[in-house]
Amino acid sequence: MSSLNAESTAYRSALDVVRTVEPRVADAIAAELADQRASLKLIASENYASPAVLLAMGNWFSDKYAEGTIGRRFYAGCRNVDTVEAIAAEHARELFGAPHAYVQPHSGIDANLVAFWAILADRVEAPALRKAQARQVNDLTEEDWFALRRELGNQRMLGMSLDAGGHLTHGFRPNISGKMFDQRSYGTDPATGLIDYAALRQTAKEFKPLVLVGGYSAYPRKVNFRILREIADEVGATFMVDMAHFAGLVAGKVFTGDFDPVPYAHIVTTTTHKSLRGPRGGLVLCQPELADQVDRGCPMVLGGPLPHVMAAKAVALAEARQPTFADYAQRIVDNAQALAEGLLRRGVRLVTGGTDNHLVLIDTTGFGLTGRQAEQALLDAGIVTNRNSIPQDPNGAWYTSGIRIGTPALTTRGLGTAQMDETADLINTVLSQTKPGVGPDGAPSKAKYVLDPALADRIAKQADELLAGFPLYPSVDLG
Ligand code: DSN
Repeated sequence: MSSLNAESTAYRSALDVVRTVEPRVADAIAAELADQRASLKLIASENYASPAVLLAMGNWFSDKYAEGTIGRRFYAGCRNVDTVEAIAAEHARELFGAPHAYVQPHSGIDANLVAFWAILADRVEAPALRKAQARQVNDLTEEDWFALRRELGNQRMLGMSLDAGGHLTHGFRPNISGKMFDQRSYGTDPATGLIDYAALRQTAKEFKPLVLVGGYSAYPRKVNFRILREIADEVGATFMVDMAHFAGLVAGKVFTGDFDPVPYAHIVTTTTHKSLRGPRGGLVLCQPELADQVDRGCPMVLGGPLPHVMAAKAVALAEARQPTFADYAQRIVDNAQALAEGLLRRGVRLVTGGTDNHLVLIDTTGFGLTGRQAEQALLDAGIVTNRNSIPQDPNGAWYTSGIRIGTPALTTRGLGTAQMDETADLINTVLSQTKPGVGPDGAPSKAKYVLDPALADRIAKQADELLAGFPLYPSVDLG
């Protein structure tokens, strides 16, 4: 049986089984595939995992509790969970050249929480235990415990500002990390849009953070992690990098030397579903001195592991160790650069004037639009993106002044640099033909916009034609 038949048979059978219980769910699953096939997906944080990854998740591993770590569980009967967790961790260590890997986090925020609490345990809790000559927290007196809790909640974090491309989980108030840490941000040089390492160093020296966080979700350039580590060492900070967005570029050896965070950071977190192209989830890599604290992630901050997702992580990480993945990673960047060049050639304003990675940030003020207006107009034309703040954003975090676009998903689908130029043309046509709208009172609106529906339909058809040569999940025929 060919692999096409095997995959189609697997999915058809699975949907038939679901349909016998709740047909609407089976229909929604099938409709999701149809929608994904039909859209020009430029969301920088999304991708398409392989059928092998997706199928590894849909099974009886989901039924198993496995709190604890490999060979040291709080439940009996975890032999097979141990097997898949060990395989996933081994692939993660080998792929990234990391001494230790922890593959249980359910998401990026969970991976970051594990990292934050591993750092706090290492830097704050362990010294307090030693001072009190206590083996563990339950051995502390009420007075020592109260003092330790206060100290744990009174530490400092320095991370990239949100409008420069940082992430909410890097110490911002609406997120738990902002409630845990006293946070200060570093930003980018207003003239270039690039990280200002001298200003960052100065801020670190003044603020003296316990944790220096590198990594971003909307910064279109490489980051020099060697310099960040030097700064962390100068101020006695633990250096953590959240590489969720660019893990695929690290895995594929596009980011090497000073731009690979793994050799420089004490601890690295990532999601597994973005450029890494695995299942939705997270993982943590760390130096040996933090390994024991990281392994306490569950039950300290994580619920029971998701063994079915760890199985899928193992498959995805095995895929990322294949030589073809390095080629994929390079094509992600080639495509992002072609997209950026296509937009620049058409006069579109880009934050930092281009890209070194998988994402491009359009400054929509060049079109007289907010990010929200631009996002919705593009969606009308079948182009799926997301609005994003830009440095010194005049429209705030809800309406924003930017559109973030990324190439991991379309690259998986097989589109190349020629199609990126066509994509740039479609985006520019929509945005240049969209006008800001007015609210019911006639005042300018940051949400309403005017776009000729006939033009939106024409662009959506062109997007369909562009995608027609690059079928998504070609081996899956649901009939
Ligand atoms: N939601 C992810 C992103 O789009 O960047 C990060 O949390």
